[in-house]
Amino acid sequence: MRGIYLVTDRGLCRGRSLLEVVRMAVQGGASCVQLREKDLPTRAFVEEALAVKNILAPHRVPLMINDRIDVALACGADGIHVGQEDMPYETARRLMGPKAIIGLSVETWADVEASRDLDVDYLGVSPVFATPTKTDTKEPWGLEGLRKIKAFSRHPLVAIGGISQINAREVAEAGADCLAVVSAICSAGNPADATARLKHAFDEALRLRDNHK
Ligand code: TZP
Ligand code: MG
Repeated sequence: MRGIYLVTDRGLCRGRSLLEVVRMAVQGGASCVQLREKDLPTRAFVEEALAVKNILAPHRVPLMINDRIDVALACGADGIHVGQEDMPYETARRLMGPKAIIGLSVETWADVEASRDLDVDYLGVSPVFATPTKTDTKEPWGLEGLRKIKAFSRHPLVAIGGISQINAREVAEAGADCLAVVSAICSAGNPADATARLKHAFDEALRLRDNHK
């Protein structure tokens, strides 16, 4: 897991369709897309997931589904992202199979310790910064927390929460392997440009980070 990871929010797309925003994010260089739907009826969710999969597949961009294993299985998604109160990791793995990408959110240090020996594909460090997009979060990790998780964990880290062009660089420097972004892409005037700029800042920071190893 590396690069810019779009997490969708249809309500933040400023009147554009979700598919349009996904298309533009891919054009800008997004390396992963997660569909996150909290209110959509199941049938509409499956239809949307199939449509997004059609956009992503030619670019080999993986499709992740937030929480809903039934939807992930129905549309043949590449993986699912689960939170601490969602389907237990072991059950998710059993249902999704050995090849699926499974991401797990960590919100507390106890979550980080408990996840160390799980064969999840990445940890979602949630939230790095406080964000109006999701307000029912635990205490933000901040850059210090992200550094601490990086030093402890063997998993790739997907940082989420309040990430934008303003802080992309420092989040990558602090240890993120991937930047997950909702509003900075969905609500951008031009989601393709916004993604490309995030990617540029991220790639720069990662190059410096890797050179200093
Ligand atoms: N999980 C933790 S923070 C968050 C999610 C889904 C929302 C991040 O949204 P934004 O707009 O990128 O701050
Ligand atoms: Mg969840």
